Amino acid sequence: MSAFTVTIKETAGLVEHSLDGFLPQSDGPLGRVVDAMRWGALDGGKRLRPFLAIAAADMLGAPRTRSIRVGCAVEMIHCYSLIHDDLPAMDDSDLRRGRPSVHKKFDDATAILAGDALLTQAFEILAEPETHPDGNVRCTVALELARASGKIGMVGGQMIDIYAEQKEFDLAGVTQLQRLKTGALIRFSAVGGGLIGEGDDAQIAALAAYAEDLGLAFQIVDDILDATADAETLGKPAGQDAEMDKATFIKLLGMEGAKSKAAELVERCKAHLDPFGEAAAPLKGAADFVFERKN
Ligand code: GRG
Repeated sequence: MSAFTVTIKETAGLVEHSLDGFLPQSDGPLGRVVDAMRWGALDGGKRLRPFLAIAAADMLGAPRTRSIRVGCAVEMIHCYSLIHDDLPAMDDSDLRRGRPSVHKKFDDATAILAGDALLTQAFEILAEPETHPDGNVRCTVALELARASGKIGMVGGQMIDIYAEQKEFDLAGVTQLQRLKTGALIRFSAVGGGLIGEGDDAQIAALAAYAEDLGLAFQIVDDILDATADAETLGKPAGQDAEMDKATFIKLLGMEGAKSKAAELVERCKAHLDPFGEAAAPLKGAADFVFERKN
């Protein structure tokens, strides 16, 4: 196991512990939705987004007690999006993170509510004073997450994606779609960590540039994995893009073209962090991890 894999697993352990604390089990009538939230959010995933938030904040010297909360908030949004994306009305997927998706384990209505509750709890966590003593900082972080998640971010990208299934998109169109659908939350992760670490404008801009290139590289690798890996390795169905004849980076650039584009983006994203010197090593490691990932 590489040194970076150990680092991201350690951070994932901290995030898991905090998410568990944010989602205490309940015996009463709320118990079912909490169980579904826990099924969708705990014990799974690479926790890449919280890692980016925590590593960006670490780089600026912020206390972990604050940055973990930003990491948990973005992971809750990510998990809600996966729960809703798996529903029959969207991707209709029975498998997520190597086990039954939330609507399969529970039912559609419970999955919708569990996603809604994770979405709202993310903002509850950011608004609480433990996230940062300065209300302006908390408000700015929440504003950025709202923009990244909603109609000018992930939700907007998902809407375009559903439409794109019926329409041919060129490279610029696919790039724009993925910047919203996947990229916006990855961008928030690094920027949110930077904001909680009270970075200056230049530092936040460098983190944003890093994460924009990283998000695109992440999506290209996702397309490559969908085309080449099996469902067991991915923990979710494979080969879906080709089956649905989706406009992907592979369709537009070819397999070799997609691989070299991802490699180019990873090198470029790391270069944005050069002004931070050695302190940027974990975030640069995350970029290599994204390029080399197998699921
Ligand atoms: C339903 C509003 C709404 C949005 C859904 C993100 C998304 C939009 C759908 C997920 C579908 C998908 C597979 C997108 C490709 C990129 C992506 C987000 C992959 C999953 O993220 P990982 O690899 O997953 O970080 P883990 O399980 O490691 O957290």
